[in-house]
Amino acid sequence: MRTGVAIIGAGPAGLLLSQLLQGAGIACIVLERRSRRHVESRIRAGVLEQVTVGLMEQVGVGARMRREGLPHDGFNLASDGRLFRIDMAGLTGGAQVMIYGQTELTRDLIDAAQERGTAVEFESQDVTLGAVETERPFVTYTRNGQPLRVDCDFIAGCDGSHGICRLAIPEGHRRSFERVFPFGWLGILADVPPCAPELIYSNHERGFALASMRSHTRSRYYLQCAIDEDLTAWSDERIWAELALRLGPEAESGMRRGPSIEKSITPLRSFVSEPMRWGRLFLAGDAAHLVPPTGAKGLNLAASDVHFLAQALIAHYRDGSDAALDGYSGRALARVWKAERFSWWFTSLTHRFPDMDPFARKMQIAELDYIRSSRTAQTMLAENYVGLPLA
Ligand code: RFL
Ligand code: PHB
Repeated sequence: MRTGVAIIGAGPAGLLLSQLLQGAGIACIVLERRSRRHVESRIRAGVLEQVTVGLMEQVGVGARMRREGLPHDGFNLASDGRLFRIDMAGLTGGAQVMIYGQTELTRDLIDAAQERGTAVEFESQDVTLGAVETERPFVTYTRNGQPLRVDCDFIAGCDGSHGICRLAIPEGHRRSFERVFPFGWLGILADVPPCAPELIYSNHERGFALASMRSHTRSRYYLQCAIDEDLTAWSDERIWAELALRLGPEAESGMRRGPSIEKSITPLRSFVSEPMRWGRLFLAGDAAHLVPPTGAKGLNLAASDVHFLAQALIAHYRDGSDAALDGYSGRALARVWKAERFSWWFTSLTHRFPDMDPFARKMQIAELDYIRSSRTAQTMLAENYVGLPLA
């Protein structure tokens, strides 16, 4: 078959791009390795920047998010149990974030794709890319045991950090930058009301903790843990006790404990691969970069990448101009690096590092104290948290 854009991967990047292109009348196909059920059940991010909310609305998929999502005006920092609120909206002229799970956003986008007749081919195996340096690239894959081929104008590599698209850029032309953090996050999901109306990011002597949520009745909590932590050593009781200690008495007083419905460990890594374009292949989202989850930027960067990419593809098809395609990698990376810096900084401020000496700990405490006392420092934090403009 033949199409305009072959999109590899049906995560948030691939699905949102398919709807942006569909809205502009550009033909595309999405090839996804896993089943629809698998894709819809991956529990990951939960905080959407205003830019991401706007993009969901732009593609006409915002109704359930507006109804069920929780708009937040602020969040809390905790330092050894003492809470301090960052008034995001007040500091940024009214910007908010939306609490809405990646599972829900993914489901809404898949439903929309199906209603609108966008081809999303789940369980497409052995995807390979061909002739990406020419004007006639193609993709081969197998589905239900059948070998298939798509000829296209462009390929969008939206296949996440373990995908194949990044590797199609020859090694000599690709440069990666990486920071592996010496710890992970142990996450727990439970059907209990959140302990506080807004998120709490806590720096504690025993390690970082985060109180988050998915709704008024579903909570998401995280604990900093060792990278090789044994999940079976963490009973629900032990997790709740540790959360109470690290989040402090105010959070503990509102904390409802209940059985976990999901429990997992995520490593923390900063990673960027440059450039994000090779010939007619364009990378977007986790396929090109990763951030530690501390600033909740991963999913939001995937959304801003595909916004830039969709604009560039639309300029190509509508006006015959390739200037935006040529500028895509530089434009996307400029925003990516700022989010990398913020996520790295916020992680460094709030986590306990294994090699941390008393001086380094004092530096963290002094910086948290400074943020508490300086509106300028709070504004820097708030402005990055709500998401930098698309520019
Ligand atoms: P995704 O979501 O990984 O989607 C990529 C899709 O490509 C498919 N795929 C292939 N398809 C065909 N052929 C191949 N060869 C393929 N290889 C892969 C995959 O099956 C998948 O469906 O990338 P995308 O779209 O760029 O979206 C990025 C976000 O998902 C990601 O940034 C965030 O979820 C990161 N992240 C978190 N971000 C936050 O902001 N807050 C969080 O709490 C948070 N938790 C997480 C996370 C990422 C995790 N990963 C990747 C392991 C927790 C985890 C566990
Ligand atoms: C989440 O709810 O999963 C979440 C929220 C904020 C973060 C990271 C993860 O910074």
